[in-house]
Amino acid sequence: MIDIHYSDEVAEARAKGAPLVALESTIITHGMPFPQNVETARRVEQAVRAGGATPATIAVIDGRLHVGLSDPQLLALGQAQNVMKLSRADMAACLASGQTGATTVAATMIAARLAGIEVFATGGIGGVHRGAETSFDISADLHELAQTPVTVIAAGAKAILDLPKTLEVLETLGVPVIAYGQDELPAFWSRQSGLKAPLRMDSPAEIAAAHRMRGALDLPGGQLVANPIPTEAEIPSDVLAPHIAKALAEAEAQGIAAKAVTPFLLQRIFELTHGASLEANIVLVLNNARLGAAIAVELVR
Ligand code: PSU
Ligand code: MN
Repeated sequence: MIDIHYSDEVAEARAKGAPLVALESTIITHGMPFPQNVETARRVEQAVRAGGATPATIAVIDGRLHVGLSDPQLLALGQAQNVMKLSRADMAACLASGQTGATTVAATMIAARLAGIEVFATGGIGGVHRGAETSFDISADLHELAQTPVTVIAAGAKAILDLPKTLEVLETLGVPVIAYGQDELPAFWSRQSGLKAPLRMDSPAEIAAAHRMRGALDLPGGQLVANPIPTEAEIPSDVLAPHIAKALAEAEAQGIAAKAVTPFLLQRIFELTHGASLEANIVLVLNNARLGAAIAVELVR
């Protein structure tokens, strides 16, 4: 079994059986610019603590798996260049070769399970990209949700993706997609996607009970909780659509592929919206951290 390095607060929470919420690090290294990335990471950790749970930000630093980062580690990661973006495929190689890598949704789920953490809050999961019928670009996050028993709170899948295809793949993989407090699947920066979510729940207790029931059924895999961005922070989808279209066209023209696609699109949409997309992203992650804490609290009840 791998030697995991726990932060003091995470070690203490584990010893007491106190609620924990895993947090990812790719959003810090590849999802947001410095210094907003570090600021947001700190605020997200605070939101988890305010909700009565302990935050466990996950990353690989110099070949060691860290569950819970110190503030200097968070700051260093937020400024580091050439950090690997780790998914299921490359996590072991990064650890074995002593490198530094940020964990995506998939890799964070793997680490959370090893650490016994059942709840993980992020911004938006990866999904099926537009044009996937020719590019085959489908995020490994979807397959991870099918096999690793962690409940993931996101604001839906990013609107840069093909959301109907993402829902289809999740259905095929047997992943419960639960809209929180509304019928419609939220679309990251917007509350509405025009698509009905397969499931709806209105309380953290219901989500915790469904998580437990999957365990009782001995089903592998987790749950996706799609938590809509707060109304006051959302960017209506018709405002966003032209910017997404432009960013996608640029990615295509520049031959952006594989792991570089999502960071490229997020950065271009940030520029095209003059920072508005980042503002919304920050609000939705904080909102997800609060819901994650509430679910984690219910799970230990
Ligand atoms: N949520 C955000 N910003 C992000 C991500 C999530 O608000 O940048 C990251 C997650 O790490 C997720 C990744 O796993 O985007 C998706 O990458 P890809 O499409 O290459 O699978
Ligand atoms: Mn991809």
